Amino acid sequence: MHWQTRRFRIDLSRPKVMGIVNVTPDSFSDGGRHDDDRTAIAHCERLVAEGADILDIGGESTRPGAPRVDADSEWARIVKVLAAAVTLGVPVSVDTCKPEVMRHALDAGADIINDVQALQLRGALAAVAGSGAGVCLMHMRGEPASMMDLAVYGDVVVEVGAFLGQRAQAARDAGIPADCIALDPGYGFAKTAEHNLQLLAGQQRLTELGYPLLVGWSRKRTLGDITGRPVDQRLPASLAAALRAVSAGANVIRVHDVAATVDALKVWAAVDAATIPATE
Ligand code: HH2
Repeated sequence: MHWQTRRFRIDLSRPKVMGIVNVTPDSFSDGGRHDDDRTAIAHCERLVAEGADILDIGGESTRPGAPRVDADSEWARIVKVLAAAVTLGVPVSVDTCKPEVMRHALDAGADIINDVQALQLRGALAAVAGSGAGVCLMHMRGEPASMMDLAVYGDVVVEVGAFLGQRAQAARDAGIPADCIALDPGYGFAKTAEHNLQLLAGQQRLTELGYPLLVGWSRKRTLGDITGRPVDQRLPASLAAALRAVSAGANVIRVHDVAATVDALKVWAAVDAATIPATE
């Protein structure tokens, strides 16, 4: 399996690591850590040095209750960081749901659009169609400000799968090639801790949709609920969730802690490659 993006055809025979670059003052785990251009660009370089296969740059927080940012401000936050990131030799994704920001980002050389709204905003499908960009279509309900009120499901795996299948079809109908599309169950978005765990337990079924799966568990609140740890102490829990997601078919893991995740996946791959001598 592969994920076609603008400049790169990403080989998914092994899981890939997408490193998060939040150029925001208010992201839930690293808000304000790299919200000036120089620090954010240094962070991109560091993540690539640590082994990130893809960078994901965002200029608006999507944490529950986050305030909305207008398109001009969001673009102003990321424009210089994106220009530097596209010179680093890895595919660069832009995490946005706004068609205006998508257009600017694609003009500036972005390879992938990562949209937590699955290209549902008016004009979003058209902004990406014809660009050759990869897209990540994520499941959520409502908006970050209100999404937790909508966390009501009968069977969360079935409902998320149905939504993702419909959005993939909408993308294809708009002219986005099938091999440019990746799907994401949207852990933490309009889902309680129980929903997130049910979804991970049943995640393998989402692979039946036939698209690569991208997942983000890094430092999320459900991991805090399980371990009792604050957001800066959730690396071991994040690694456990990432490996569990890989074993349930995830192809791309979106993380803050790239070096540690790359190590964990190397161990995973080494075990995978080991052959057991045949016994008589
Ligand atoms: N999670 C976040 C943001 N974007 N995109 C995808 N495809 N999947 C995710 O799970 C996902 C995402 C939230 O994490 P983070 O970027 O660290 O926080 P914030 O939204 O507060 O900036």
